[in-house]
Amino acid sequence: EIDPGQPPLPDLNPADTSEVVCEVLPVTQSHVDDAAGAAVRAQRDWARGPAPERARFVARFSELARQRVDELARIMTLEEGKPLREARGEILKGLNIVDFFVGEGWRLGGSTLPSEMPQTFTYTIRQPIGVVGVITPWNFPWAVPLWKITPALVAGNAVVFKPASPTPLVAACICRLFEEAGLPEGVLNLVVGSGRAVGDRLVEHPGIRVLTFTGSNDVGTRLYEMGARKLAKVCCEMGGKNPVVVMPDADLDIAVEGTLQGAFGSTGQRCTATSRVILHEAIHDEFVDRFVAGAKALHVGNGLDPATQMGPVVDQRQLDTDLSYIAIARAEGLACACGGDRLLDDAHARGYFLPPTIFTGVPRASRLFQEEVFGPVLAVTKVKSFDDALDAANDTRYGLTSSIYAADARMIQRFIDGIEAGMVHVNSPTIGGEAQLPFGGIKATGVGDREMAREGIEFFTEIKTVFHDYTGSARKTNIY
Ligand code: UN1
Repeated sequence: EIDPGQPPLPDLNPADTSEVVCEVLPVTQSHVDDAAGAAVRAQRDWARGPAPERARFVARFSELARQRVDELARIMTLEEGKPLREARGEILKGLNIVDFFVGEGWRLGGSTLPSEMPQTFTYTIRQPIGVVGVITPWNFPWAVPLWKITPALVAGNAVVFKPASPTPLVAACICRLFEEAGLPEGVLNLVVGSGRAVGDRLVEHPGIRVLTFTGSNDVGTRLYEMGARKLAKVCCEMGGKNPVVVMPDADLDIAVEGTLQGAFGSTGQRCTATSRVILHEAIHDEFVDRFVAGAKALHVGNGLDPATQMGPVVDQRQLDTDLSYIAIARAEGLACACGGDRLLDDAHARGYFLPPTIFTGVPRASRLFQEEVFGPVLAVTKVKSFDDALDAANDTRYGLTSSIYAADARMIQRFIDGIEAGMVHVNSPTIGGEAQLPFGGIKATGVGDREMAREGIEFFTEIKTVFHDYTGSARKTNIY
């Protein structure tokens, strides 16, 4: 849906901004109203069908998408910039999640519990809520929308989907594939637009009863407030400042490799990215030497080049943010061990390229230690003991994910107990998730239920409690 009065927005390739991937005609608030209205009308029929039948549409989507993995990955690389290998991985991971939620269509049930009254059957059923507003980020333009849209649909809701403005094409591919899968009209609606107007209108629309958002804390906090005013059910998955702790008994090869993956995979543009490395003093220097050498060796380039290990930053705005944090760190007098400047040689000048950037000796009070950058800019801090490491790791407002590299089982268990995060990895990077495992964070990272897993579909349902008296006579007491 388009507004002929507005100019089209160019969707640029971040690896080469002279290339316009597509042009988008942004919607207006009245289009958002139309989309929400269509969803409200379509939802009634959609909700009537049994959940396994709804899941079959989603299964068909998955089948169709699996036939086009390479094409979809290429589109994602052109639009978002991530290396083709990462894009393929995201397409496949997204489809695993989709398949998991197809299966949940056969398991979406309540529970049966005994009543205190004679001959009374008490149980719960799960029902759809209505229309869900889905607002998603650009960094995982396929997997994140799918882990919200597919459980919402299987649970019997209709969806209005607003993707982040840097990645409209992948979003359009999702909707096109659902159309090809035969999803009834109005059940899934796409609204593309930049700025607050579209998102705000979506959240404020009276037909939207549920809101699920992944993105920044600034936006998420506003949406949560707006959702609260209309008593909508809201799930916000927001920032992270995810620590890796490396202890003296860690296998340093594994720790260095895992930290490189966690910090610079997806160009650090991941809510689960490793952004703080907390090193025990006994291994600090050796780790930093090896880690900086590894970071310098990473090939930064166009994601379509098979040699590329780290792609560009997504757009000018994110590049400005990354550079501003580098400037802040320098102004704080922090030591830059590698990177720090935009790449402007011939091979990189037309894209938004930043090399892996590492600051060492970062004190806890530093803004680089406390604030989410969302780019390949890392803070390294030295500590004297396990207790110091755990304290430092928890010294943040965020609590998404975390990781420890160590061998001593007791120490590892103490870390698992004490770390303030929704997820903890042992001897593996902070990133990633699996369809069947709850994903999400605590503290300033998240509000609402966990995503993925059973919890991820239950969020999109209401529980109805049923009291069925089959005595065939009026109750003699009414104490309950
Ligand atoms: C992952 O680490 O593979 O926006 C998933 C994000 C997360 C997804 C990360 N919601 O980065």
